[in-house]
Amino acid sequence: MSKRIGEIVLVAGLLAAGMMLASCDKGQPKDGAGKKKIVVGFSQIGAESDWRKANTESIKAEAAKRGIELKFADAQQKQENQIQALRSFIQMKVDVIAFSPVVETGWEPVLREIKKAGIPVILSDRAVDVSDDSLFKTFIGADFVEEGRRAGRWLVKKTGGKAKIAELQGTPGSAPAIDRKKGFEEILKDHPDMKIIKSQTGDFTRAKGKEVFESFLKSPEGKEINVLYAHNDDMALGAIQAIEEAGKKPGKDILIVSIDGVRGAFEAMVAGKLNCSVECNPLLGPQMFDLVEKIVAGQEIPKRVVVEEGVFDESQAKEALPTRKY
Ligand code: GYE
Repeated sequence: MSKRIGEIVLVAGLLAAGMMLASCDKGQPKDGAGKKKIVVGFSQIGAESDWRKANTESIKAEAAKRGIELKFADAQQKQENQIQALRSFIQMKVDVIAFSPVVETGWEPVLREIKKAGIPVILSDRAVDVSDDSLFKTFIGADFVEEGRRAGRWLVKKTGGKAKIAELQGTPGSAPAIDRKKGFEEILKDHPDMKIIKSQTGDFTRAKGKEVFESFLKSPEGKEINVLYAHNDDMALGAIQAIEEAGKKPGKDILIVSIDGVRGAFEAMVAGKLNCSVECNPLLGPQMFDLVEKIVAGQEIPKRVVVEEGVFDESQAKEALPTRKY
């Protein structure tokens, strides 16, 4: 090939490549300044609790604030819906996929499909159980085991190490249900007079929490229960109704400790019906989209981001309530 022909071939090639890039680019959303918009697919678990609603709100608001296009899918607490949503995000060729996995197991195949498509994954709020941790970039969320320990430690102090406990567990197989049980039981191990005498799932919802606690109260051990440990506030709030309907005083006849620290829990503490709520911060939007922007910019990010949290009891509830953001 002569030098001249070689140059023509090169120019033609560059032109063709340019046209291809231009045509690929056609469908890409742009922001006001003509810059390519970041597109994020987010698969949310559902709207099972006030925590979850605040989490969704935080994610939507932060995406809007940063001009990031958010493809949001609500899975109504079903793993198969989440897997479907994740596959649709691959089809859409989003820049980053984030999701809050309803349960820990069963994600490897779809995560491998996402990896093959070259899309980075952020786990938000809940972890997954996979053998290969290159299947996700990072996990941002609370330390659920520590939350369980915090609830346990508070209870030891409050009861002097003597309690007959009914436990309302979260969604079976979910990271917070597994870990909050584990952390709580770790503390109980050193206190032989603190016993869990009833334990069942209330699926993190108020309605189920009420229904299950009603059945606890009616069971042969019902009269002995003097403590409720609920894996989230919504189930505790449901149980409070059940306790009142049974003619007992929540917060007095039955001590109650739960997790999340949502507004409704603070109100119940102010009313003396709930004794302690261990905080779990749902406002993950800002930190999550910081990670998204860093990933898109090719920057290094930590594999684990832990959200800082506290513990609130009745004595602090009144003062803290007006400034609660969720
Ligand atoms: O505690 C509960 C919600 O995964 C931390 O899910 C979250 C939990 C939260 O439904 O209220």
